[in-house]
Amino acid sequence: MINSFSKYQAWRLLDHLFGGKEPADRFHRMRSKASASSIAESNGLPERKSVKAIPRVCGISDRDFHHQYVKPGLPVVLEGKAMEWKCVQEWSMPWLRENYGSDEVSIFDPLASASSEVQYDVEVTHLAAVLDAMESGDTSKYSRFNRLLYDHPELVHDFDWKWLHGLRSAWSSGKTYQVFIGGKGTRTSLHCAGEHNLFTQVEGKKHWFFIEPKADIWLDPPVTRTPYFYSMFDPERHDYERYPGMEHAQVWECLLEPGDVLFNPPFWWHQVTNMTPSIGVGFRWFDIMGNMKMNAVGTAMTLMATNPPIWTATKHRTDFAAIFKQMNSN
Ligand SMILES: O=C(O)CCC(=O)C(=O)O
Ligand SMILES: [Fe+2]
Repeated sequence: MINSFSKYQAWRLLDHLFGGKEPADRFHRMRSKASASSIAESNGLPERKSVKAIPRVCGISDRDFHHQYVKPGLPVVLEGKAMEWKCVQEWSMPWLRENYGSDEVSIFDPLASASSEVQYDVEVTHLAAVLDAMESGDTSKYSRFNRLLYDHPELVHDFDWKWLHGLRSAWSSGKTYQVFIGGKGTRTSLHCAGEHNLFTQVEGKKHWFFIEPKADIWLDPPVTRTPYFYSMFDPERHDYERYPGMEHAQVWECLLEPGDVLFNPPFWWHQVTNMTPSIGVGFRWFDIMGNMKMNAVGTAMTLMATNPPIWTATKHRTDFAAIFKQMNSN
């Protein structure tokens, strides 16, 4: 018998393919039905589980890290892994201002309006303005997916990039470095994507909530045909009337400090808040086999995204030739 999760994902995929204008919802009633039966099946399970801590490990071998976390797709914090890396030792807000303050920065929030359009408002400013906002407590200027590593590819040497790249499998493509620079209280609401991510906390403290991929069925993600999935559920202000299944879901959390490296597996939902002024750098790659294992329908929707298509998304997120040159020069 097909279980509720598979039914839900099948209706979701059909919505992606045939559901009409975004958010595609021709099969939304069927999706809701599958979600409701899964809640009925869960009756008897304890409700409102308390939030659990993501494991923190120190000094784990690469082999064990790969077998215990990367391969099965489980989040973990490698405590202090990057403590000796130059980025953690040397980068700071004054260092950013002095060296890169005049860099152009595009401010946008892919989830702000939770609209189904990919017409995100973009404000173009300078890094110095982001740092000013940070100092004045203005949370409207959060530099997500900052281009620092593309515009200054030599900075890749401030990371142990050989270690980062060595964790990719033979099936992997893409090597993207994305920098997040924001003040206390800046945040990114609940979303997930089909990418592996090793996230280095360079400066400040960053809090992450995590929810397992199997919670897709309870989070009711709008079908928008983008390779970036979101839900309006907020782990901090849970609305169990709107999201009743979430009473049964396990929520996880961790707090990153400078030198920590987080493994964020594909399709794990996450919501992120900077608890202090913060610099963090995500290193991402796409591993089709790993993704299929984690979430086959999510992978299919990613590959068949039209809003934008995956190749457009990939082209616009990386300008990697320059960084490659740096790597090869070593
Ligand atoms: O740090 C943030 O605000 C978001 C980070 C994130 O979502 C990611 O690296 O995937
Ligand atoms: Fe993310």
